[in-house]
Amino acid sequence: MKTDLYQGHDYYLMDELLSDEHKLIRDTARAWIKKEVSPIIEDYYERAEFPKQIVPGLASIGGFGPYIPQEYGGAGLDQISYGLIMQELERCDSGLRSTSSVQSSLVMYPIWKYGNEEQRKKYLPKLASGEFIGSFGLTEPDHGSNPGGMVTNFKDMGDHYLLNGAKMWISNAPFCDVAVVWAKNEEGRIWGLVVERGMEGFTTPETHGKLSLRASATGELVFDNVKVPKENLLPNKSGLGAPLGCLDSARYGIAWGAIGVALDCYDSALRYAKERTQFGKPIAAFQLQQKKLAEMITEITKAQLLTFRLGQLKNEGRATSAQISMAKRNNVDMALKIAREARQIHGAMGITNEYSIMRHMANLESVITYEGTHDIHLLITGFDITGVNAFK
Ligand code: TGC
Ligand code: FAD
Repeated sequence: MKTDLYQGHDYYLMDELLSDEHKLIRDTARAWIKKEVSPIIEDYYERAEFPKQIVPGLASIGGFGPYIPQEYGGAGLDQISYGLIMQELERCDSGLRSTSSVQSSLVMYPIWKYGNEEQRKKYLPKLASGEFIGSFGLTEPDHGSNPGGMVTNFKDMGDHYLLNGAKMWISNAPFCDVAVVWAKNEEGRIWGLVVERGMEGFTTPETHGKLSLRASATGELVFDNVKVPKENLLPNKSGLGAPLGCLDSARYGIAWGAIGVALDCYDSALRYAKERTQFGKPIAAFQLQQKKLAEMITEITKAQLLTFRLGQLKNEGRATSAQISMAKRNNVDMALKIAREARQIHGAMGITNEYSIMRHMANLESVITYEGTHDIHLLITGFDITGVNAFK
């Protein structure tokens, strides 16, 4: 078991912009991760298994529904607090943040925003406590970047809906208790349905062979004539904008999470560069290594400023989808580049599981693809600034 030596880095005194509550929330998450998750994460990653025993702890630090109101079991925190929790989780492992993102922004958020009061009371407290784990089914085998083309559908059978189709690449699917599933009705309009484990015809086969995000479970959601009670349809929003609205919240969390990964890689590289001696000097004394480290902290600091401002806008309800896309895209790309540079600073040691770098790097290959690919987010910015849609 490794000791987690991570220390935060705050080159531009960003902590001065945080409230005492923000710092307490972040430090509590960091302390819990160091004690409960860092010692086991590498092992679970290698076994390609999500450590389910951490679920109650994850709930206790506000990892499930940080900004969902307390009356529904959430933590009732602001968007900066949510971001800081995501930063700390992903600093440890992207799969950990993924589990939290899906539960909070892709399952609790739509039930809270698009569900009725009965649905909120039925599902949200159990999701907030971790008694229920949720998944979010948007992507299909033939519809990834273009979810509007989905073929999963439901028919009105009078006293229930009949759901057919399949979702692929779904985080938490293999052990989820409930799934928020996006499907078209007979008129081709997209609605969200809450599908519960145990409904006849609903199966969740696991996807094996992933070389990335191994500590997060991924699978399919398969619907073979599933009878879904009518009260399980989320009634307050339909159309593609409904699932995309959830993605805004999750993508915002990823923007913070990616900073966490970059900080962990930088932290490890800085320590290693000061300790590792070659040619009679610490490698940190060589200009080439200083260039790498200096550029890392510069990019991290730029991302911290971008993301903090986005958090302020989000708190005020003024953040646009395009602004969120810019931050998700920039920060994940920044973290991936830093992970690659940090790996080189560690020399051969960097390829081993003694350090988190290769795990982070492999995880980021999923993060740069899910929740909208690197290309799609660029096109969102392009559309926003030119007014011309280059997707289709
Ligand atoms: P388009 O015609 O542009 O829009 C359809 C409707 O949606 C509205 N809209 C949004 N609403 C809220 N938030 C957003 N970000 C929105 N973007 C668009 C839009 O105004 C319109 O509304 P209305 O009322 O006019 O109908 O749609 P399009 O078909 O051209 O697609 C646009 C595009 C390509 C940007 C979109 O489809 C997209 O973002 N594609 C990427 C798909 C994606 O991100 N999938 C993620 C799946 S979930 C996942 O990966 C979870 S990983 C979780 C983890 O483990 O952490
Ligand atoms: P495609 O859409 O086929 O894209 C392939 C390539 O083509 C990409 O490089 C893309 O950028 C490019 N491309 C596509 N369209 C355009 C265009 N118009 N212009 C230019 N380039 C384009 N989905 C869920 O619904 N729920 C989940 O919980 C979930 N979890 C995931 C977990 C993991 C580990 C992974 C890897 C994925 C997960 N996804 C989930 C799916 C994820 O959102 C999709 O993989 C992603 O949206 C991309 O879809 P795709 O893989 O089908 O790629």
